[in-house]
Amino acid sequence: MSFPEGFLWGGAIAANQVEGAWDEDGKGMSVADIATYKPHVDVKDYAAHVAVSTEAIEKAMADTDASCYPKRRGIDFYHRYEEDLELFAEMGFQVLRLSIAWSRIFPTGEEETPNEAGLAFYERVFQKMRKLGIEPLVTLSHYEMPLALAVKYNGWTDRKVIDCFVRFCHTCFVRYKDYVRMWLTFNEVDSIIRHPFTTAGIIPDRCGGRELACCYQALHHQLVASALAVKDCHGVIPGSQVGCMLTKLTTYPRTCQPEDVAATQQKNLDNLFYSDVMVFGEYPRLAMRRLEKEGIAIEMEPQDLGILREGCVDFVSFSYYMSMTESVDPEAERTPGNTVLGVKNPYLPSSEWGWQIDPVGLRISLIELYDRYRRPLFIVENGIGNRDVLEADGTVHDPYRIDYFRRHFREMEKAVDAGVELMGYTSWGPIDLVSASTSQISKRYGFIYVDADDLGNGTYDRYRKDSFYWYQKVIATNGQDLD
Ligand code: BGP
Repeated sequence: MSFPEGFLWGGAIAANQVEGAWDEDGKGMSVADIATYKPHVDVKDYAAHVAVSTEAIEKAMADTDASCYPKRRGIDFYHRYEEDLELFAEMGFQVLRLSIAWSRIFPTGEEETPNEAGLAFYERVFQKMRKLGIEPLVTLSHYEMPLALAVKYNGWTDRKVIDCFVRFCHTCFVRYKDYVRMWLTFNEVDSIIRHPFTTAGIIPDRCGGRELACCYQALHHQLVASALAVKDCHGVIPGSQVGCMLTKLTTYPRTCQPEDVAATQQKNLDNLFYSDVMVFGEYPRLAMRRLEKEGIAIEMEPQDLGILREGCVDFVSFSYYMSMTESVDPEAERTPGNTVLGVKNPYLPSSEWGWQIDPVGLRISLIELYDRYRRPLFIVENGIGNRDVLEADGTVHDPYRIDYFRRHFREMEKAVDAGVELMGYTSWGPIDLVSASTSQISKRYGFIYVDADDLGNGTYDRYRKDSFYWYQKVIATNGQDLD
């Protein structure tokens, strides 16, 4: 078995989790800049973990100190990007997934003229990547929308934000058309229900008690905006490809009792609803029936369904970290996953953060998504967060990470061998960075260690972990040598 010629190996980062420089060169505050350090995820009440209030936002906006807002620091990629890109090139990266921070380009989201210093920064990054032979895969919205749009409009609940986003995308397509041919619109488009503020700038106390209805209205605006961006990208950049990006939350029935299977089927359909709209260009009938029964009516303009039909994506990308099970037994033991709370699978090991490690689940996910959508796939996030240790001699021994990736790559190979068209693979966090859900750096994902702790202390120097050299070999042999 082997990976196809031209398979793209690399890694994935996001502006708000690496750049830092939160208020430099004209950048406006983003929703990520008010995320505080929260190392303990409350498994029983994730909503409380991600809850945001107008009061908390106002406090954070008044606080110019970065010390308790780790995403304001990132790992200083804004100033160290050349060194980091050279390390990625040393591993042999053919692709790097990265995001453009919307509020670096339009600080409040509503300016008519973009911030040239922001545009120039990403142009320098893309020029360096071209020199190094690393192709960009650019995410346009990765949990970092302008905070001003959240405060002024309650985020994406207001249709005006569609025009703001379309203007941001068009500006990027025109400015970077010579560097970038692969784009993603919304990171984990399905996450709006799990963390409405991070994904769409929705502030619960502004929703009048109808937060779920606000989420689906905001989602509709995002889906329309995404479809408009897809069409615009194809016009501005001939040969460009735009993908959707889904949190693949593969769920198994806890038992073979039919009620568990039915509940699991619904959970998986709920997860795929979002990519269904972006791939097929229409809302699934079953999903709309469920919303109707929950009293949720999405307000649409007459042209919206036509826009969705004309803006279908070219490929399907997704994040995959873990799987979980579903059960109708209220006493079933639950465990946290990637911003979700699932029923524990007794056959699988868990990471320190409770995420259940399931390489076979990646094969299952690839087969399922390819059979459903018949579009090329791209794995754009996969990896394991762990507490790595920097030894006195500057080495970092992470055999568990090598084992995690080796087992996942073997399952990817089986899916490709079964006929799945897989464009490429970008591991999440090829360099240690700030966790999205907890703002920890100590939850380390990288092949590269960053000497910084959760409170921002450290040299921020970079160190190659053992897995750095292993991944270098995997890429050099196009996945043949996984030992
Ligand atoms: C995904 C996000 C990434 C990344 C990843 C790991 O949901 O798209 O930005 O953060 O999760 O999760 P965490 O950082 O919470 O460990």
